[in-house]
Formats: sequence, C-alpha cells, structure tokens
Amino acid sequence: MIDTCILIGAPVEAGTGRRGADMGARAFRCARLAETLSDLGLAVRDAGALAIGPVAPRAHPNAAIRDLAEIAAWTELIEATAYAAAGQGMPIFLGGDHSLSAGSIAGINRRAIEDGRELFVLWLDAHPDFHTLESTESGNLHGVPMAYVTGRPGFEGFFPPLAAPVKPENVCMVGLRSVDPAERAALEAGRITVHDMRAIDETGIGRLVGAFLREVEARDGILHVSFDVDFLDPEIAPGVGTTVPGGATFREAHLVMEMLHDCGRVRSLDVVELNPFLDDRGRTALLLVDLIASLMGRRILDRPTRSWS
Ligand code: EXY
Ligand code: MN
Ligand code: MN
Ligand code: MN
Repeated sequence: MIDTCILIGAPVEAGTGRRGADMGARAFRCARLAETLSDLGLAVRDAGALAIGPVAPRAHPNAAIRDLAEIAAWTELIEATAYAAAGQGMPIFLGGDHSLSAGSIAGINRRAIEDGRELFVLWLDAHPDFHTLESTESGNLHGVPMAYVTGRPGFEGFFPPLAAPVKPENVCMVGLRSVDPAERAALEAGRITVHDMRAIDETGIGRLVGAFLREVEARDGILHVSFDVDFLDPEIAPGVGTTVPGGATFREAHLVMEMLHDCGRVRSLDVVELNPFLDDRGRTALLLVDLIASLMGRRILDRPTRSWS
C-alpha cells in the first residue's frame, strides 16, 4: 500500500513547441497539492524541480524535429530519477509536457523488472503520442513518448537506450480523439488497447477501465498512470496547449481515479501538459489536485464493493 508520495517537478516544455508548460509544476504547488495529500495521511516528500544543463544540438534527418538533444537529456535525467524514486515511494511527476513520460515510464519499468514485477500503463490522453522520430510531422516530441517506451524503431542513437520496452499489450489508452494517420496505422497493427471517446460514450468509462484493471490484477501487475490534462474536456480544463473538444467529464475522470485507488496497484503517476499561462485563474490546477486526491484515497462515501470485480 502506498504511504509515501514523492513530488517531482519536471518543467519540460521543449516538447510542445509552445511556452508555458514549464510552469505547470509550480501551479500544482500553488494549488496546494502537497498539503492536500498530507491531509489524507500520506507522507509527502517534495523533491523540487529537475533541471538539465546545457546540451549540444543534435540533428535528425526529419528536419521538423525540434529540441531533440534537450528532450533526450530530459529523458535520461527523468529515467534515473524515476528509477530511484520508485524504490522510495510513489513518484508523482508534475509536468511539464508529455515528453517527460519517455523518461518516467522507462525508469519505472527498469525498477519494475528489477523487482520482478510486470508494468502496465494507463494512458489518459486525447492523443496516443505514438509517433516515431520519422513519422512526426509537427516535430514536437511530446508526440512520441509512447512510441519510445514501447520500443518502436528509430530512437536508437537519438534517445537514451531503453533497459527494456514496455509490452504494448500492457498499455491501455483512454480518451483518444486526435490521432494522426501514421499513429492510427501503427496502433491498428499493434497490441495497445485503445478506447476513443465513442467507446467511452457507448460502453461507459467504468467498464472500459474496469476490464483493464481486471487484466492488471490477473497478471499481478503494477500500474503507471500517465494523465495528460487534455484527456479532460477543455470546458473544464482550459489550461493545456493541445485542447481537443469532447473530452472526459469531471465525473468520468473522478470515477477513473477512485477505481484506480480501489485496485491498489498504482505505483507511479505523471500529470502532464498543464499550462498555467492558458489557465483560468488556476482552475485547471485546482481541478487536477482534486482528481489526484481521489486517486490517492479521498472518498465521498466508502463503497462496500469494487464496481468492476
Ligand atoms: N499528434 C500531434 C503531434 O504529433 O504533433 C499532436 C500531439 C499532441 C501531444 C500532446 C501531449 O499530448
Ligand atoms: Mn499526451
Ligand atoms: Mn494529449
Ligand atoms: Mn497534450
């Protein structure tokens, strides 16, 4: 059972092609994330903000790619930080753009393998972030982390070598509503479980996430949650640079958070892409702190049974 959280600021924004996401980690502090978690009885260690040193530019044949060397340096630093923190408690990476998950998931996976556990990933996002360095057209490297951590080709020599890839069949994506053609082709050919907004509307988010959690339980796995703010509907969460209409409601997100706590297998979390410059008086940060509190055990009422088992 998790009793210690380690808050790690990862102020990466070079993956987005837009400024502001580097302030996200501070916005969570303004929204009193640490106090909210300690009010739940959790031990909270604030590891402050990570920083990389100067890096020499690195070219890639895909001329669209920007800040490759910087993102590769962040990935190496975040991987080592995630690996170390996972041995001390529950790392909560506060982004910063979604490229940080290249490092966080790689480091968490390296620790899981060392501990003889199997890592599963719940990817809450409007986007699959499944581009390779060749296929990205925007060149924004927050669009590639899931391709990197599942071992898609072309990262060798540009990103740090992976200790081991995450098995695609251990990944479940929920909330998709902006998928590029190259990503769609790769997802259709692959083994990642994907649920777009239509699947959520037709089936209900509880059933979709419940089916995945049963799988995690059946394999005695541990779970990393990668929460992109744009998973949520922009009406309730405007503080993000890649908004897509028709996202998850607060109630859908809240249900997922409570189910995740009930399953007892979440060992690490990323909350990424919060951009306070685009926010509305801290509204998005406050809503995210509310959701994180539900993930970490805050309850409206205690429930006698778990809704999916
Ligand atoms: N697929 C588009 C691209 O590659 O630029 C949009 C990516 C948005 C990624 C954000 C983090 O979720
Ligand atoms: Mn994303
Ligand atoms: Mn996204
Ligand atoms: Mn995003």
